[in-house]
Amino acid sequence: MDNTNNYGANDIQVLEGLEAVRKRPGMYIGSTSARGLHHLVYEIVDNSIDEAMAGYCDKVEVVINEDNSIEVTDNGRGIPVEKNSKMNKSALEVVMTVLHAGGKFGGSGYKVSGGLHGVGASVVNALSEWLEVEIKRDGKIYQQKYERGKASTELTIIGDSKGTGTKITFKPDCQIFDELGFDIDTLSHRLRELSFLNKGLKIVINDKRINQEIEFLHQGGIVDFVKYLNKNKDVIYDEPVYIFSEKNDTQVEVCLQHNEGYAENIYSFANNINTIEGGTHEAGFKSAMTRVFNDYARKINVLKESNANLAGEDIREGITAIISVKMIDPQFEGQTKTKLGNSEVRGITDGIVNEGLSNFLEENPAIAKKMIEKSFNAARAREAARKARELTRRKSALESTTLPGKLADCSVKDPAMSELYLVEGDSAGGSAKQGRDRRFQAILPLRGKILNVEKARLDRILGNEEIRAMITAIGTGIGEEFNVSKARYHKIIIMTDADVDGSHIRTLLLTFFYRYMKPIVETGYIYIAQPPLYKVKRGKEENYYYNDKDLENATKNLKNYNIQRYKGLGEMNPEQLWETTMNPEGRTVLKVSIDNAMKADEIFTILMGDKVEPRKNFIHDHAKEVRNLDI
Ligand code: 0RA
Repeated sequence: MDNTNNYGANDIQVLEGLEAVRKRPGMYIGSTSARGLHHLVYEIVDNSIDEAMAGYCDKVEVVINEDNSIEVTDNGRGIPVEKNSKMNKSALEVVMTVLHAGGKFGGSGYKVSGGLHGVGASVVNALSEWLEVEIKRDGKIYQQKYERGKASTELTIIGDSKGTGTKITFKPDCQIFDELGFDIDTLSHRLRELSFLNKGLKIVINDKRINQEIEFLHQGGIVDFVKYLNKNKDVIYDEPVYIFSEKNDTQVEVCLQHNEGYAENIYSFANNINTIEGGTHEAGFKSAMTRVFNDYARKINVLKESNANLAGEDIREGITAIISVKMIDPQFEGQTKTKLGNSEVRGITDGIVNEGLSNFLEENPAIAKKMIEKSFNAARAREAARKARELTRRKSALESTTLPGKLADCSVKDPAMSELYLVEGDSAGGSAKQGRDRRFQAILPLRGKILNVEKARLDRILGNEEIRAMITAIGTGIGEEFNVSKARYHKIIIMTDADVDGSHIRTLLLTFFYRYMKPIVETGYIYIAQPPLYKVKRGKEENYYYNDKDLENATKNLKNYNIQRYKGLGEMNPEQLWETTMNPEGRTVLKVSIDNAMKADEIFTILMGDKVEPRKNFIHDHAKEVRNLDI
């Protein structure tokens, strides 16, 4: 309560009403879709996390009630309820009804809400049909209710209390949101992440709709996080490397562990916000890591004077790492405001990682040797890949036709107008070539199995003819030379059979795009065609159905009809393929997006990696969704 009375002239301008929030909700929470809806929960939970970071709270509980309202309870100090003389309202009411007022009461300290949207509880209040706060403080329980952002009751004492804490219950407004259903998996993902990032903090989620309760508590913090991320991978040493230190009020915590795979999985956070675009903490980590490994390799003389340095990406091959910094005033930049900008953090992180990692290598020579060996293998493969790329380039220069012979290109040259169909098999490829609109649709048939890129390095991948044809057709290059702006098509549509092999090929292709052309997925260029599963014929009338439910509904009261189940694209003639699957006027295509890099990595590791057990479990758990999955 120390600084509640210090409003200066500068503070007046931010005291807008909540009407603005209801008028343009997207400005404050990103969207009014399911994403924005879930954002409300994070916004409230973040306040409790701030209280935990300040050292006053060790338990947060989230309840999804049967009416889809959300209840967030913490055992922190409780939001202050004293009257604010300037505003003539309680501090609580100011926090709940004045935009951006939240921070004014927290004093200084580490704050999640410094991040991303960080709009505070008042925005949640504005966008809720009703919201109710209960505060335990000074031996009393205080309560106040709100409707669509406005107080509907006075602040009232409703009982006595022993402990302290805050409970906020809210029902998102159906006038604002497109949908109102909360997804426990989505919420759990973020809550689990928060529990890893705040060791010792217990977070519970309780879904009253299905009576399911899950508790997250990690005494190991980000060490547990790294172990969790590597759980389906073969690690090359058992215990992750952990580094923690603090400088100038900035805490730096890093954990890393190598696995046998080739992907680099680094996730960075600033004040618990996932900095997807990276930033100064990530840059500091990477530069320190590259330097420390090269220095060490030279010191033990595996890297000779005449040898070039190991590249950063060689050292990071197969690494799973968490970088978590906590600081007073994080600056978020970049397109999605998920890039840490504070310049001093680069040096601080670099220094802390430099010292921690050098010590680790000195003290653990056996593990250090394994890490260095892996880096050398990666460097060798990278050199081989470079040679392979050069070879293809020289060859194609000699041969004059750059594009693969199997590609039936479109006539339009504008990538924004052009589509590339990747079609399973030569016969379906033939139908697609005949059925397409050749002005803007290109066809590349893919024969046989594609290489499983999860189990191969780039040099081997470049040896695969199908993959080379794809890379050349798409035009972006790959590896060090990848450039998304060179894409020749802005729609790349995967079209496979609706059977076991088809889903396998689709997964292989998606794995390839995700691991080696990630920006193309992130930009939203990858699509999946939706061929029909059934044709129902009744007299002269023919209708196509794309799933079992639609088929059932359509045929419920039908007599004298005939169902054809399509197993392969080859069963359709070119006209049918055009009409049902390729004609932009009538087709549906699914856009592939990476909502969550961590989740995506997990799924590709499970589906395409070496371990059999997690794959069996996954397929068992998701049997309904991944019909026909066969790996
Ligand atoms: C400002 C000051 C104090 C507590 C809080 C904010 C607080 C806010 C929230 C929001 C959800 N849970 C919360 N818990 C605490 C403490 C003031 C004091 O007691 O000195």
